[in-house]
Amino acid sequence: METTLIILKPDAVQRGLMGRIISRFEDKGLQIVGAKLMQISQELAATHYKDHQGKPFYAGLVGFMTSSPVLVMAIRGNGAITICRGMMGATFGSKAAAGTIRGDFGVSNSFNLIHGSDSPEAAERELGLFFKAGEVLDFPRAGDRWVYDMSSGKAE
Ligand code: IDP
Ligand code: MG
Repeated sequence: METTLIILKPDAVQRGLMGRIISRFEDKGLQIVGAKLMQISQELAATHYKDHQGKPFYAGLVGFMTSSPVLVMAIRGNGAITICRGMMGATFGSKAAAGTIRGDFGVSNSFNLIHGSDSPEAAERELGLFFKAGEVLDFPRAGDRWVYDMSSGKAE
């Protein structure tokens, strides 16, 4: 099982879209194993987006991400990183396909509602930035046996 970091950005929180976006992940069968509403500090935004330092949109991005609270989530499932990226859609709301979160809920090329880790290395790093030990939980769900086929001994 993979765990990925998802952030519902300030626009998603302010526009009242948290519930509908969370529902998409739950409907898919993914498990929310960590969640908190928080205001991101300048320092945390800079660390999280360090690979984008120097790009023309960097200052605006950090300003946006620190402008209002966000909902950070740890989401788990087989292939969760790639699945979540697919559900998010392309970076720009104007280009993201219908059926994706960015495609269905936004049109902006900078207020794009959601962040998701893009690799296992990024997920590990980013989960460590936003969650302390003990804040990501391990727990079985009553319906898990109907989410994955476990007949071979591993989740299919
Ligand atoms: P991603 O979020 O789809 O992985 P990245 O290219 O990693 O996209 O960019 C990180 C974030 O920076 C985007 O989600 C978006 O908020 C912002 N961003 C990226 N490119 C632009 C741009 O050209 N203008 C404004 N904001 C941008
Ligand atoms: Mg990215």
